[in-house]
Amino acid sequence: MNKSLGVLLLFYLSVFCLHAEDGSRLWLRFQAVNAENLPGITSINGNPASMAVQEFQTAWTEISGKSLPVTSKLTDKTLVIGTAKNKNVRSFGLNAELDKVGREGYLIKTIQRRNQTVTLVVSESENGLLYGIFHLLRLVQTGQLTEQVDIAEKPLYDIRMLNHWDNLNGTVERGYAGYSIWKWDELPNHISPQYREYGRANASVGINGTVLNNVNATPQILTTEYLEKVKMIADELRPYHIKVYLSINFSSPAELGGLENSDPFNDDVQKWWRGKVNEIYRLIPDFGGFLVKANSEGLPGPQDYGRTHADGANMLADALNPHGGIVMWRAFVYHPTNEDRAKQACQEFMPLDGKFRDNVIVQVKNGPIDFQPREPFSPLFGAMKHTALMPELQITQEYLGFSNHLVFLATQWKEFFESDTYCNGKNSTVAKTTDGTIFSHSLSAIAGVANIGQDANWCGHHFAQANWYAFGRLAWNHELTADEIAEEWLRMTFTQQNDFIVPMTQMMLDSWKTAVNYMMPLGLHHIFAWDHHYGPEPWCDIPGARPDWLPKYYHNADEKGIGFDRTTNGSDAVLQYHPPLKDHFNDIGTCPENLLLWFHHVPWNHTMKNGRTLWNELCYRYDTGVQQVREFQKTWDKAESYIDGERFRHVQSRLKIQSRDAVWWKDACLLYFQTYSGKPIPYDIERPVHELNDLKKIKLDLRHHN
Ligand code: GCV
Repeated sequence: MNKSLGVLLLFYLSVFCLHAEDGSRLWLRFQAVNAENLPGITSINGNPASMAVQEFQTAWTEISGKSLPVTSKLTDKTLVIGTAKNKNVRSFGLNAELDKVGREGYLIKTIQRRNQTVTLVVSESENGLLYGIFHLLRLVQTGQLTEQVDIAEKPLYDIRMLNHWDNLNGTVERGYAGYSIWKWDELPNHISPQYREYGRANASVGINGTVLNNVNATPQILTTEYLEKVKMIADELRPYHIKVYLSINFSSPAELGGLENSDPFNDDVQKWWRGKVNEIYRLIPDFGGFLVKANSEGLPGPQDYGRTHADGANMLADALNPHGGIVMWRAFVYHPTNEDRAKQACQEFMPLDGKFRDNVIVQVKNGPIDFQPREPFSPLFGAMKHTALMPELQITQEYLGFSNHLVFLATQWKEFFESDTYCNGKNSTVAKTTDGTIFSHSLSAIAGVANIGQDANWCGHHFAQANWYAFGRLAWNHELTADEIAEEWLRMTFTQQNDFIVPMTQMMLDSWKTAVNYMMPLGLHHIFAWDHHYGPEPWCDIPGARPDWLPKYYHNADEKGIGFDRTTNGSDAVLQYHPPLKDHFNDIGTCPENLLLWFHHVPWNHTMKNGRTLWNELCYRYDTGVQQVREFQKTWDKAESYIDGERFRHVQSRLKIQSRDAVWWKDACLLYFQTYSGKPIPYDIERPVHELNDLKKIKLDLRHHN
């Protein structure tokens, strides 16, 4: 082969590789952008070492094939990327506006001055500049850039972080996209290039922190050997302004340090933590802090020594405080007592309100049980007034079909953010109780349990990337609509063509309610198969198992009806909510029907608002879920001509699984509950295609679902 032919081949190969549509480029697909969408910019004024400048250059080059000259002077069509230290930025007198957007906020402006048009991306910090640049690029990618831009953005939560449930042996708890991206066995000597890509993707949606390891933490993470590995990851993420945090095991002083116990009141224990924290900060000067799961699901904690959660959290907070570190203490606690599981977090944490240090924030799952397909918000939101609380959302789909089902979670999270706690009168939404609007604390934060693994497309399902994206966008601004986020993600990830965008946006918006319909409509919850949380097993009964780990505890189906009575006649969980919400939930007539069986044990013949009986409505809901997934299949198949074959076929095959699973859920739940209701399945809906006895024999081989 002659030399020029070889070069040509290499060129085609590299172009081909660049365009392999395996989803690895996420939403950062600048090669696909039409150069006509680029703004009228001919030079950049900014520090070439700034990540914001570099990211803009990378994107510009990918779109246009050329990079922009960097100038020190302002000329017509210059893009200024700078903090208030930049003298050109100062000349625009933006201090008051910059003050309003805070340290991580930014301004994007087109300004006409002396016959020159300049575009400014300015912030008080390098982080803000990077977020501003990704905003500008998003406008370019989605074709929304107008000639005149005037944008001021400020994040609504200060700390916006991912929680990885990644184990040190490379597995991921409830992770459905392959092994962990943290390659502990290769670190610290070999640094995977994926760490930078991860940092970049997160920065592009404003995420600024990450907890690297599982909340079910082993003491090993705090050994010097592992801390040196953590340092290498922190070094890779720092250029993208992402701080590293660690989950810790409360027994580390005894287990690692050889101390007699890990009692937070023991001076030696306190000293051990101080020493360990100092060691961490010597390696990682901007280390973020600790996430702690204590006295929960068998993990150790301060209660082992008769101390409270506050005692444990404060001891760690005192060790971290001199370095500016924080403690995120989880409120995910429940014990095998006779008390309703949904009430237990409030019972344990309310007496501690106001007893935590200022650098502690209590991390609370969105609902009172555990990331169920639909839950009411946790009553801790709005109840703990003197303690900073941070929501914990689950991006990974532990209870929503793993990475097999297309479920866009922004709709679920929006319902959560907008739920009214009434803690301070009407319109005291969960969002306002946590973002500093109603209660002012020194910390405001939000966490999402990551859905990232080593799969080429990062998340297992191409559409699961949308949940990572949506988490970041909502953590930055929970006021964005699910609609806006879906559309923007689709445009950046697939194509600009409206004939694709419009039906796909609708499919994404419908997808969460669809999954709730075919899995657990009307407030049903936790009727999953033993252990794996994928398929249905409402009949599951394991002799000797904890009652609150069995579906029957939650659905309570009997000849009279179905549902968990949490009213004042039942477990009284309604009383943990503020009036008038507690009265709304308590009264079967005013309880929202989508939470009916969460709060009430309802007779099969109960008349629903649409006139159907409860039994018939349950049947229709399951059937609607199945029919909706079939519609998704049709919608997707019609999209074939708009996108690449690789991603098209991948999603198509996942939708087939989802469709079969929806029928499995419907048949399993209706045939089983029918053994109690004794009523026919309405004749106009699809008939079951399975036998209940066959469904009961299914033992899922999880290897096919991970
Ligand atoms: C990390 C549920 C999950 C567990 C998880 C736990 C938690 O119980 O099934 O896998 O453990 O929640 O959030 O701590």
